[in-house]
Amino acid sequence: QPVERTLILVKPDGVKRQLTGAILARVEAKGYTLAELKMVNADRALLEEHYAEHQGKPFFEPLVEFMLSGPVVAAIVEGHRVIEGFRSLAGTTDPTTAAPGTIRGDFGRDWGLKVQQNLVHGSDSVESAEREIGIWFK
Ligand code: DAT
Ligand code: MG
Repeated sequence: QPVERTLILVKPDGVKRQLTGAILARVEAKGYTLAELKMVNADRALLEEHYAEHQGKPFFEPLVEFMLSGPVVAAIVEGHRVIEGFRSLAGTTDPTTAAPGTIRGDFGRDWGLKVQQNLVHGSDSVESAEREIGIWFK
């Protein structure tokens, strides 16, 4: 079976809170491989492409603004079933209720109705992983 790849982002809240190392340590501890890693100041065009599936939703603009608020760390991570595996490691979208033991569950919280401040992004399918890797690692 070919090794799967996913696109992981440490979002601006994770970088600002100095959790990049702790987050990447969990990815590596799970046994996944960091294949590429960089810090990026994303521009609006890149973020609108990344979050294209959410255009038109009420949280789209605040989400893009939040992602513009500081640098993000982008990684290509490899491993067997890493797409599912990282989503499981990250926890559910809302950090308030994400399970303890997950990245969002352990480090995240609701800082005043800001679900977007949930520390990490991980691709949700093979197709979105390849699409997102193409956006962040041109
Ligand atoms: P995920 O990041 O868990 O894949 P998603 O793809 O549905 O979640 O949404 C992308 C991001 O948008 C998510 O990380 C946080 C934000 N978001 C999603 N649903 C939201 C909502 N109902 N209110 C505010 N922000 C939301
Ligand atoms: Mg998503």
